Order: sequence, then C-alpha cells, then structure tokens
Amino acid sequence: MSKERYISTKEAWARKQVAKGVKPLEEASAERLPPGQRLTTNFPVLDLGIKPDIPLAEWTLAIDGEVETPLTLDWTQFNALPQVEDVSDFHCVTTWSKFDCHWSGVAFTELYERVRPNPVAQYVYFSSHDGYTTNVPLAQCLDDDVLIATHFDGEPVTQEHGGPARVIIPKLYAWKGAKFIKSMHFLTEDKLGFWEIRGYSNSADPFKEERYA
Ligand SMILES: Nc1nc2c(c(=O)[nH]1)N[C@H]1C(S)=C(S)[C@@H](COP(=O)(O)O)O[C@H]1N2
Ligand SMILES: [Mo]
Repeated sequence: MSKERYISTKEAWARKQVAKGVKPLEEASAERLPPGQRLTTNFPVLDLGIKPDIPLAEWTLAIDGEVETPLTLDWTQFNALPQVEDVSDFHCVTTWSKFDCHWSGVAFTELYERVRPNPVAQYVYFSSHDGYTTNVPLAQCLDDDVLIATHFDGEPVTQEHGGPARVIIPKLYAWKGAKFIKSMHFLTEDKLGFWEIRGYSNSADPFKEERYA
C-alpha cells in the first residue's frame, strides 16, 4: 500500500470514529480497555520461540475440511483477492493491550465464500508454520473485522509479528489469531488448539476476562 493511500485510509477511519462519537484515546481507554489489561504503545512479540522463515515463493494457504471447494492459494493468488483494511484493538492474555492496530489483507469471509463450507461446518482450526494451532467457532470468524493480515500500519507484517500472513480476530484474546498461518480447516466438531489444550479459555472474550478454562 502506498504512503498516500495509507494516510487517506487513516483519515477516513478517523472521520468515521468522530461520526460514531468515539472519544480521544485517553478518555476512551477506561471503556476500551478490557478488565485486567494495561495499555502499551509498543508492540511486544509473543511466540513459541520459533519465528519460521517462509519465502514468499514457497508460501501457501490451504483451506479445507468440511468445504465443497478446498483451496490452496499461493502468495500471488492470495494477494490477488480483494483487500480489506481494519483498525482494531489487540488484547494479549498476558495483560497488555494495544489500541488502533491498522491491519490489511484478505477478509476471512472472502475465503469462506470461495471454499463454500458445508452447513455442518461450525468450527475453524488454524495451523501455523511454527507448529502453533488454535480454534475458533465459525460464527466468530465471520465478523467483518476478521482478516488474514499481510500488512500492519501500511508495511508488510514482519517475521516476528507473524509474516508473511497472520490471522486477526479482534474480539478475542490475541492467542486466537494465528501468526505464520499455513492452513484453515473447517470442522463439524470443536478441536482444541495449542493453548486451549494447555488450560487457556476456549471462548477467550477479553471483556468477560475469559483467560483460563
Ligand atoms: N503461530 C503462532 N501464532 C500465535 C502465537 C504463536 O506463538 N505462534 N502466539 C499468540 C499469542 S499468545 C499472541 S498474544 C499473539 C502475539 O502476536 P505478536 O507477537 O504480533 O504480538 O500471537 C498469537 N498467535
Ligand atoms: Mo498472548
């Protein structure tokens, strides 16, 4: 995305926030900050100690399971899909939150429509190049702020933050958003991911403080 385009998007977003009556950050933070969280302005890195190096020429995203049309997209095909932008707050279960993260990439719904899931599909199981997995009910993946992000603040998502592409699900704690995404598997039954197996909450709503199961 060009610098001009990035700035104009931010301006449009700011106008939208003003129209919605969104307050300045300091005033708003009391309501915007989920219970037990503190605001950070930097961007900490959370991972399993592995930051896989995925050359773009080798990158693919597989979308399969309970779908009519399984898809494997390479980097060129993925980036040729319609692009979306979204600004959201990021909440890590380790108690830091970051406001106004500007992501762009491909909407989950865009991929959903292309693979045409069977009506029995109710859950999505995300798998990553570092061996990480996480699971989310399909209904929550269909929110319009859920995307597979390739850009953060107008720049490609860095390797430490999960590039080339990572999942963003703003309404849930950030462990539900898989960095280094490799595949998305549609399931009829729920299947716990890496942290969900290890005692993290399966529902992960930061405003309900659903941290641990
Ligand atoms: N593949 C992968 N995705 C992951 C993780 C991980 O270890 N591996 N950590 C999760 C956790 S706990 C958080 S808080 C966010 C951190 O994203 P960040 O490193 O960009 O801050 O990524 C989530 N997605
Ligand atoms: Mo986290």
